[in-house]
Amino acid sequence: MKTTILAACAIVGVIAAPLAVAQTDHDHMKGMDIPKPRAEKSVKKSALQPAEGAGVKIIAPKAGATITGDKVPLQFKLTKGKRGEHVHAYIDGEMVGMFKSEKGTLNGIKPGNHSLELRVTTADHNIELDATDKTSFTTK
Ligand SMILES: [Cu+2]
Repeated sequence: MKTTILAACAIVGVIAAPLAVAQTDHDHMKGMDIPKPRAEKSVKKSALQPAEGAGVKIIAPKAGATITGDKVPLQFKLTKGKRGEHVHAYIDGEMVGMFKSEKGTLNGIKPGNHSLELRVTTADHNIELDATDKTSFTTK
């Protein structure tokens, strides 16, 4: 299941790792020390495309929430705008899945503090829009 999802979004998967680093310092990306990617695949810096009316707001988990177990209920409000169709979910900077409905579950989350980011994405999965929301939560 997970493999299928990642294959469908191979391009996104490749660019996910450096983005995790970039997230912490949007304003000073030039001087960033980007670690070598795991594989030799070329790493493109992802440019989020104009939102064109799209937006997403995470409703659950709430910021700072503590969840028991490895299943994290996810809920969000998606505004598709012109091009948005679904969202990609990133945990700690790695894409873990995608959601078309506004409710779902993030499975297999290891204990600890995690960041969650949702990005509105086009139907072909290849274009992520500048329509994102982030939160953080803890699992135990
Ligand atoms: Cu997708």
